[in-house]
Amino acid sequence: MKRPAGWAALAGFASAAAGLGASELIAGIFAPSASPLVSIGTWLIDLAPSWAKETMIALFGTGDKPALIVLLVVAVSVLGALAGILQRRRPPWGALVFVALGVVSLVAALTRPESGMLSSVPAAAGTVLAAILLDRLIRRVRDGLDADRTSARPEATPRSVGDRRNFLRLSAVAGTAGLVAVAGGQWIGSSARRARDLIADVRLPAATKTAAAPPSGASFSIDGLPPVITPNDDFYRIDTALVVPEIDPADWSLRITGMVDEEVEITWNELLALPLEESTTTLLCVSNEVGGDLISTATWLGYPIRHLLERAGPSPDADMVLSRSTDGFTAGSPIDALTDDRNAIVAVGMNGEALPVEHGFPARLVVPGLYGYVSATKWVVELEVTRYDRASAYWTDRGWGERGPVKLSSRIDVVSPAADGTVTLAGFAWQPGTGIETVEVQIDDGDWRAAELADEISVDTWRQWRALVEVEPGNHVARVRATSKTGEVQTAKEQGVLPDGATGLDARRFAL
Ligand SMILES: Nc1nc2c(c(=O)[nH]1)N[C@H]1C(S)=C(S)[C@@H](COP(=O)(O)O)O[C@H]1N2
Ligand SMILES: [Mo]
Repeated sequence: MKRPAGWAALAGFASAAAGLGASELIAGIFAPSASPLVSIGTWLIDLAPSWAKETMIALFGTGDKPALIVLLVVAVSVLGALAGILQRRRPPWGALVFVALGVVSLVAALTRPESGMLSSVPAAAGTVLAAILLDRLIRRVRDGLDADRTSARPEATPRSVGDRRNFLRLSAVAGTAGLVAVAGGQWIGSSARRARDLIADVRLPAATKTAAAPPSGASFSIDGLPPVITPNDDFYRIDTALVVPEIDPADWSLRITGMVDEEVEITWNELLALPLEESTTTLLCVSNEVGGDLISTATWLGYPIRHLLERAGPSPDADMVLSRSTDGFTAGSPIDALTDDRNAIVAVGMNGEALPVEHGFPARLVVPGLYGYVSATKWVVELEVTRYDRASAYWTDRGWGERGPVKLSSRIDVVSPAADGTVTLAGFAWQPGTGIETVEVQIDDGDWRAAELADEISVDTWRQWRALVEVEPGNHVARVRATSKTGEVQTAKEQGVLPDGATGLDARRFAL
């Protein structure tokens, strides 16, 4: 047998693929959250420093999760090939590499908040299969080698050729079946698919307090200017969930715990029976760069958080509410933001539908005026009343600011020069919770000029603006700045997104 290292690598890859495939298939059928790819991937996401999160968002946008799964499959394949080479040289060290991988995967699966009785099965079964297969296949490689050494023309001997075909067939079948099983397991276990079935059965009650219909003047019709209310499919999505949690509303409840007179637990049916209110609120991510698109607006249906907190009776010493998702994510909101009279809600509806699974089905929080990472917990199951000096949340543990108030900002969406020497500029300005008073635009180093503002839907909603300016032929820069209803003028001082949101003015170059 020639190139024994190549054969050993093939055997290693095939064993790893078969083992991973078995794990993923078993997980897909019996314990989706214990999928090795998902649990190790989630572990990596949780361990990743903030700059890595920013890089993933910058590189893959919302495709960051499939990209991570594919990277992991490639990594396991390469490790498998290396384990094959090692097993040929120094058995049983190759098999022990698989055992080590299995242990990592087992620990990752067992430490997930969703882990249950079956969580250890996928990793254990896959590891045993991979190790046995590796042992068998590498024995053949070693036997083949010995046969080669003792015979003058190994390729010509019938036994060797037959063995080689056999070995190749077995490796190819194991490797291919393994990769197919990985894909199949991911598909069978897809919580998004099952959650969508659950969502289809949901009937939301009508709101007792409806949001004012957007005034007809709330949006300009300008090519390239996104609608003021974002369709659900276009709503930005940011979360740490490699696979979305699948929650049956029948099993869901929201608990209010911690520094309260009395713990409260509310079920799905109890929540839907309460007088639900509609409100139109702009939500944005602290990772939104100046001019970025991690910002969207929806009309939400939900119940005020302050009423739920009132029932539990929060201690006057509490200054934070730590909201917790079923997948372990947490956000720490200043308790004042949840008890004052703003529209801070437990939302169950988004633009007239149940929440899409990616946006938190069956329930999430929406709090005007705070970035998503400190307030907008999706798949929410618990509100723990506590204090900033006692508890910390997911992103604050990773270096982001504690309280996360949204910063006043504005964006240029449209720069449209016309033949007559005019340029149409248009975009959005926002400070949810406060509202926008004026927007101004500037061409090059000229004077700031007032833009026209579309009608306001509410102080919690971003506002469209437009301006028609005349310019000389040549290259120019357009800038925008907003002033809030409290008279704050958007600062030109540039700051990055870490630790508490970007500042600076959006600028766009254009030529006429
Ligand atoms: N469970 C959970 N909720 C979460 C997050 C998360 O990672 N997990 N991310 C938060 C962040 S950082 C933002 S910006 C908003 C985004 O909400 P969206 O995806 O519906 O736009 O959700 C928040 N809620
Ligand atoms: Mo975010």
